[in-house]
Amino acid sequence: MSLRPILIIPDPRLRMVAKPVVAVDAAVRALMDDMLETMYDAPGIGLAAPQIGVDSRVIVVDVAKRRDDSARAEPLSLANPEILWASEETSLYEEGCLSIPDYYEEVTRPAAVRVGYLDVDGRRREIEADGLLATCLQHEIDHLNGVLFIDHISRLKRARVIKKFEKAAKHDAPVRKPRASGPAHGAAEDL
Ligand code: GNR
Ligand code: NI
Repeated sequence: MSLRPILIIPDPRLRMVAKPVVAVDAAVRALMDDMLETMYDAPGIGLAAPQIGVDSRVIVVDVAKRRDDSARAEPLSLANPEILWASEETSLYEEGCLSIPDYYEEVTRPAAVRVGYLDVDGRRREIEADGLLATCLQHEIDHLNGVLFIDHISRLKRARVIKKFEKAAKHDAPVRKPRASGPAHGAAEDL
């Protein structure tokens, strides 16, 4: 298992349509392991392979989220997930994305979905979800098609956030979270 760096917008790899998995083999299972580790470390409730620069239709989710509360952890790994059915009813959730750090906005999506996929053993399965899991599955499947949650918000808000991250990337000043701990650095150096 290993932690993988998470790509940040405007990385073009986040805008590509990912390739279907041919078979859920040892390499795909290793990828799923790395993705779960990376997701829990972030921490996040979902992760799609393109977010770590891997061009495969693989996602992981765990909306139980509390990593330490292992009794509650419900990790799901899905290869070639597809939405088979979506409810007419919609729901509104404030979404965030590990590839768009520290930006949150409300998104309307179908409230419930049925998703077909291949599990870790390569078996065809279906899951019906509502609530946060339904939102998360749709958010992750979007990633496999190069779609980000900001594509579901207003043009103005989207333009603003994209511009901010483009500027940060250009000035080679990636948006970083403050260090939680570690040796003190000079204040000027931390700018
Ligand atoms: O950690 C995440 N939280 C989240 C909250 C609301 C809706 C979707 C998500 S997914 C996100 C992790 C991520 O970026 N997955 O692609
Ligand atoms: Ni995301």
